[in-house]
Amino acid sequence: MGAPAVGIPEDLVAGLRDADTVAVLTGSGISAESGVPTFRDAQTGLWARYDPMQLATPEAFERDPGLVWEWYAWRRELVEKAMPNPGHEALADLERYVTSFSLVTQNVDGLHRRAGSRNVVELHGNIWRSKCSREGVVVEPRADDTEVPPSCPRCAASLRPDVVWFGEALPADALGEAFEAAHSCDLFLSVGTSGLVQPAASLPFEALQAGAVVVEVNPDETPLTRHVQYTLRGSAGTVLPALVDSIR
Ligand code: BV8
Repeated sequence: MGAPAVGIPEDLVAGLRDADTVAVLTGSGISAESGVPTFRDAQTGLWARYDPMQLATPEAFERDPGLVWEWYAWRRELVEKAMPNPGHEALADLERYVTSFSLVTQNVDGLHRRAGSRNVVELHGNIWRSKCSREGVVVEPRADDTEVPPSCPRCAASLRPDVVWFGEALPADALGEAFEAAHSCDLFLSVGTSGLVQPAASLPFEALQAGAVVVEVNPDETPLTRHVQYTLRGSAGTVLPALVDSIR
């Protein structure tokens, strides 16, 4: 067993090797190296003048369903071209090394599953699914429906992306699983999240209170940084492979 990769403290390597239960929270930072803009990155092109925090709301959809639908269609195109990066792949690897592993993500891009992660809790839904804006059931538009947004094949109401907007409740089952993972883990990784959006941002603090070792992976400081036992200051695509390599 060689010395740990550059920047990974020896006692963290030992802690990760001994951990039976690991929980991970990811944010849009883990998809940045796949070319998917983080939520706080300035949006590009046509969308540069819009604030994602304003668009990702029921009010925006109520006011202009076509605009919001088109924004998600643009993001789907970005994600479709994106590939999972070594950060996603390292977490899929880590799942194989750990007895009990939970991956909780705020991201809606589906890249963790494409990287091979199995136990993925999608706190904020998934951009690839649509649902009826009236019935809430997941349903896909008819192939020949060219309306923007398309209408529900069952009740003709507008379809919307199956994601959680600001002001909307998170799916109760996903939220329950996420808090259970935070309360029962030995080690918690917070990766690529600014830690500003609730209730996801509470998860690392729940883990700390439950006595877990908490590690933050982020090139920048966040409100969590001063509370954690380990800060791995760098990008997910570099730090996570080094972390997993250190326990191989
Ligand atoms: C709820 C899906 C209650 C949609 C998202 C005051 C006023 C109004 C509301 C509130 C308020 N206080 C609290 C709230 C609630 C609100 C909230 O938290 N607001 C904040 C902004 C103050 N929360 C909600 O509304 C939630 N719902 O509370 O409901 C309720 C209960 C019952 C009944 C009814 C209602 C819903 C929140 C979910 C919103 N949906 N996404 C979509 O994607 O379109 S949130 C969206 O933004 C993301 O999913 C993510 O969660 C968040 C962005 O955060 P990050 O992922 O952290 O991304 P960000 O860009 O911020 O940061 C990227 C980080 O990566 C940075 O730190 C950067 O340094 C780092 N990074 C960059 N490159 C890399 C990297 N890291 C590693 N490697 C790299 N290469």
